[in-house]
Amino acid sequence: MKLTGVELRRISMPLVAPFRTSFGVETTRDILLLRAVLAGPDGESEGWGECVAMSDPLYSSEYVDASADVLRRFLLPRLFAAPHVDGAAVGHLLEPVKGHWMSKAVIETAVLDAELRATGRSFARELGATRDRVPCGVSVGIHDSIPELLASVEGYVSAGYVRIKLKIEPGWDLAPVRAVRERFGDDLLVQVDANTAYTLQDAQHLARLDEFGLLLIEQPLPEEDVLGHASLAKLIRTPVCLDESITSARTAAAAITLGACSIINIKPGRVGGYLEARRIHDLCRAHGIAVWCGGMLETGLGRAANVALAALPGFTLPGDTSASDRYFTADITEPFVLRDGHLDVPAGPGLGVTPLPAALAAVTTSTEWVTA
Ligand code: NPG
Repeated sequence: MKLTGVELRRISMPLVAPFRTSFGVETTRDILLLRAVLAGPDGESEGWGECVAMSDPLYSSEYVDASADVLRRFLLPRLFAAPHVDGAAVGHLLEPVKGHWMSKAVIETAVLDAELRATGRSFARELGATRDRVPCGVSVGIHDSIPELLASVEGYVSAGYVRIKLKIEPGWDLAPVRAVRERFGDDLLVQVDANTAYTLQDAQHLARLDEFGLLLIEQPLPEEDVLGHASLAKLIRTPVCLDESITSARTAAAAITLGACSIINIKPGRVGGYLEARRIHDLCRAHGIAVWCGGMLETGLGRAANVALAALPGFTLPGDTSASDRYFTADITEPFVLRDGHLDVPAGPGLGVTPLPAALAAVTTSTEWVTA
C-alpha cells in the first residue's frame, strides 16, 4: 500500500473533573488525531490514530504542537516517499528520526488500522490478544483534601473498578494511602504513582509505604535515573514499576537487567507504537516481569487500541483503561462502558471503533490535510 494523504485533526475535550498529578493539572485534553489514507491494489482504505502527547512537555519532553510539527516536517514526508507502507514498515522507515515516540506511534497506529480494516482483521487479534474483556483500574488524581479523595475513590469502587491508583507527590503520599486503606480495607488493590516526584534521598520515607501492602509504586524517581530505581528497589518492599523510564524494548531490557523494576507500565505512545509495546510485553513475559497497560486520558479511539493490547496474556495486572465516562461527558466514539469491572475488547475490523461524525465535529478545533 502507498500512503497518499493524512488528515491532522485537533480536538478539544473537557475532562469531567480536573486531573492533578505531581507535574500539573489537566482540565481539557487538547488532542491530535490522525487519519491516514492509503491506496492499495484493492482500492483506498483509511485508518485512525490518537496521539497521546499533552499540551505541555511536563510528563515527558513531547507535546502536541511539536507532534504535529514533526509529523508534518519529518515523519510524513518519509512515509509519502516510500513505495510501500504498511504497519510493520512504519517503525523502520521512521527510525532515522530520533525520539518523538508519541508522534511515531500515532502514524503507525493509523496505518495499522487502515491495513487491518482493508483485510477485515481486528487490532486485538493481530496483536495476539487472548481475552475478550479486560479488568480495569482507575487513576485518581491528587485532591485538595483527604475527605474529597475518599469520596472520589468511593465513587470508583462502587462503579466496579477493580484497582485504584493514587497519584502521589511529596506531602501527599502516606496520609492519602493510609486513609484509603483504613476506609476500604486491605483487600482493595491499591498502587501509587509519583511521576518522578522523588529522589533516592527519599528512600527511607518511601519505605514507610511498605506497611500498606501496595501492588506497586510507579516511577518514583526521574526518567533517566534507572540506577536510582535499582538502588531504591533494594531499600523498599513495595515493588517498583517503571513508566517514564521505559521508551523501548531496549531500555526495558536494560532496566530489567539492572534490577530497576519488577513491573512495567506499557504505554504504546511512550514507546513508539503498539508493535514496540508488544515487543516489551514479550520481553517481560520471558523474564517474569508483570506488565499492565497505562493510559493518557485517551478518547474512545486510543482506548480501543489500549484495550486490545491489554488483552494480551502477559498483561496480568489491571490497567489504567477506564470507561469513557471517567474522562468525558461525551466520547467521540461509542462509549466504553464498565461492566462488572471490565471493558469489552473491540472485535470489529481494525481498531473496531471509528469517530462518530457529529461528536467529532463538535470537538474539532482545526483540520489540516497533508499530502506528499
Ligand atoms: O486513565 O488515562 C488514564 C490516566 C492514567 O494516571 C494516568 N496517566 O502518569 O500515567 C500517568 C498519567 C498521565 C496522565 C500521564 C496524563 C500524562 C498525562
